[in-house]
Amino acid sequence: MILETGLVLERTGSTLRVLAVGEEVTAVLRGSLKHRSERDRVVVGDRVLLDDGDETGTHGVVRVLPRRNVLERRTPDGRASRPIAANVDQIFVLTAVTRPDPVPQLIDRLVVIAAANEIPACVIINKTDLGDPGPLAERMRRAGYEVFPTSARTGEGVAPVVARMAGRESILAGPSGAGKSSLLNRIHPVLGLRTAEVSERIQRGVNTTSAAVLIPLEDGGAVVDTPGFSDAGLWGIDPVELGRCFPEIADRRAGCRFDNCRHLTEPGCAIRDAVELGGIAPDRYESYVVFLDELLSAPKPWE
Ligand SMILES: Nc1nc2c(ncn2[C@@H]2O[C@H](COP(=O)(O)OP(=O)(O)OP(=O)(O)O)[C@@H](O)[C@H]2O)c(=O)[nH]1
Ligand SMILES: [Mg+2]
Ligand SMILES: [Zn+2]
Repeated sequence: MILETGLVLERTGSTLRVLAVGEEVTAVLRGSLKHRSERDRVVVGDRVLLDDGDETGTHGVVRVLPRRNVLERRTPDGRASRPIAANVDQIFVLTAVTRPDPVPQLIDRLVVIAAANEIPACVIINKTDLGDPGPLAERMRRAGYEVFPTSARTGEGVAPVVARMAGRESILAGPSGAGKSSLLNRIHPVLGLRTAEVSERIQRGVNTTSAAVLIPLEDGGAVVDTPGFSDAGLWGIDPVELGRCFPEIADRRAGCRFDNCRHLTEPGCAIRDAVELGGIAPDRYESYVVFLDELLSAPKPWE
């Protein structure tokens, strides 16, 4: 029996759509692989070993190959964690200029989760045809992130994103309705991913994409489209490590008087000084304080 390696593109229950030797095939999880714990369930981006397949062309997954990394999402209460995608090289946090209005603290949350998973993050500000991405772009650039203003509608600014995606495995994350699927359709018109109007009434997206899908790119690499979400828990990050997840804090924390400075009320804190002097945006610092508080009050594993 010759085993093939496949790349998981999509998962529905215990059925997988897998790319193997340039061809899309259906594979199923059987036995113990089907009943793996939630934490190491098979997800898009996983590499799997497939058997020869039965007469209907359905293959069985023999083994899941070791992961380079896995991006996990935790529920806001921190009690459950669910892997979204495996073997991710970079995250694009995508938000809109408006419709829906950006929530800077949610963007901070997503880039912090990326950092905690040791996955580089950059920011896409979409719908530039509807308004000026300037202030938000400036806020994120000053914090140390690369920012791509785009319009999936007009195509403006899309080329640099495509260049940045080439040859890597990326994931697109961000609030529902911001235009993740629209941007991918613009990049790859044959995809025809489903998109939907932002609700007029609640000014929010309507969760059009319902499961993560990995899309191979023409120039090599792949990108994962994900369902939008409006909140994500930070649980699991060591509070002491939180500062490392903010580039502008990570750069300056060597200047604090105490090694274990939490940048709250400690004397000689280089971070609070930088906030006062304008080197760190006050609302980025505020996100740090909110997240730290959340981590310090998170339920402990034994609770
Ligand atoms: N004006 C404008 N509208 C856009 C742009 N990009 C997307 N839209 C519209 O925004 C709405 C939501 O887009 P989607 O691509 O479904 O958003 P999504 O982020 O994939 O949402 P979920 O799948 O729910 O997470 C659709 O009506 C799109 O046509 C853009 O650049 N400009
Ligand atoms: Mg979508
Ligand atoms: Zn400090």
